[in-house]
Amino acid sequence: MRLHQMHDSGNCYKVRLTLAQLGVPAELVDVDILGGESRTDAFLGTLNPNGRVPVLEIDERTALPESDAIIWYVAESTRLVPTDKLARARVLQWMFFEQYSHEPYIATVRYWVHIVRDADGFARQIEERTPGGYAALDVMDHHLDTHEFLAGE
Ligand SMILES: N[C@@H](CCC(=O)N[C@@H](CS)C(=O)NCC(=O)O)C(=O)O
Repeated sequence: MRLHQMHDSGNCYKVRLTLAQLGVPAELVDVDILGGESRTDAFLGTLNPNGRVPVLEIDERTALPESDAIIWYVAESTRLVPTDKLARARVLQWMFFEQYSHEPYIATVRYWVHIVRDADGFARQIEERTPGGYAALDVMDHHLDTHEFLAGE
C-alpha cells in the first residue's frame, strides 16, 4: 500500500501512527499540498476528488481518502479496535468528535500558523475559531479527569 501524505499534517500523522502501532508496511508518498499537488487533475481523478491528504492507495484501482476511514480500514480486526459493540462505538464517538469539534478549530488553526505560516493573514479566522478550540479541549480535559484514555482503558 502507498500512503499519500504530508509529513507535518496531523491527519497524516494519525494514519502513520496507526500503521506503525500495527506494524503495517506502507510506502510514503509525499504530496506538496502548498504547491498544489493535491489539486491536480490526476490527484483529484484517481486519489481524492476532495483534493486532500491523507489518501491510502490500497491497489492500483483503489484509493481511500479521509484519515479516520483509513485508520478504521487498517485497524479493524486488530487490538486497536475493541470487539465489544459499545466500546467500538466509543472509539467512533471520539473519532467523530475529533473531526467535527477538534479538527476544524485546533488542527486547522495549527495548519495556518505552523504550515502556511501566515498567522497574520488568518488572524480573523483564528480569532473566530479559538473559542471552539478551547471548548474541545475542555471536553477532553473533563473526560480525562476520570479516565486514563479517551476510549478504552
Ligand atoms: N477530513 C480530512 C481532512 C484532510 C485535510 O484537511 N488534509 C489537509 C492536510 S491536514 C490537506 O490535504 N489540505 C490540502 C488542501 O486543502 O488543499 C481527513 O481527516 O483526512
